[in-house]
Amino acid sequence: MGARKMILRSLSLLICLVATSAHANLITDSHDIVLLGPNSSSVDYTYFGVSTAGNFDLSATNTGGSLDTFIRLFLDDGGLDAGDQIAFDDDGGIGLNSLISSLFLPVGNYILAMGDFFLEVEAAVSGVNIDDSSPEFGTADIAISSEQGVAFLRSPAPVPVPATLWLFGLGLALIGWRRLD
Ligand SMILES: [Ca+2]
Ligand SMILES: [Ca+2]
Ligand SMILES: [Ca+2]
Repeated sequence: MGARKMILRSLSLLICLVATSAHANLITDSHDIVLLGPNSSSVDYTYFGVSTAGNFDLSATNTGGSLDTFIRLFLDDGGLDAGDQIAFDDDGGIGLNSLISSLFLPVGNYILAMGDFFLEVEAAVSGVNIDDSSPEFGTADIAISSEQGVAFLRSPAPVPVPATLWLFGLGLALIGWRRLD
């Protein structure tokens, strides 16, 4: 094979690789939903950001247990409340699995909450799914994908330490300092 042919072949392979990697963006997460009492179960969160706007598919798929997934998507403005909700879904996927499909998401930070059916918006905000007459538990996979858009997993913002805790810490430090005298 001539050198020119080899270069051409390498170039076309490279173009193919670049085209494939630019085709779709997928991030995944996994959640364990556990029982917290006779009528309550846990809620879990996927924190993600969108760096390139686009239409996104967001899904929760049961991978073990008898979970009937329910998802609620919130805009993360730093203080989660019911007014931050953008979309929700129960059984949009196969069977009892959840799917929000082709939802346009602008650049920003988001929180996807997942729990067992029925997940009230208040429960999604508080993190405890109360008032569920048949709480189920199990594991589920989260998938957030887009053809054009780009999303990334991120850590939750640190919870600010209340002023009283700072004062308490300062008090302890002063006591320790006085003992040194
Ligand atoms: Ca808010
Ligand atoms: Ca469901
Ligand atoms: Ca239930």
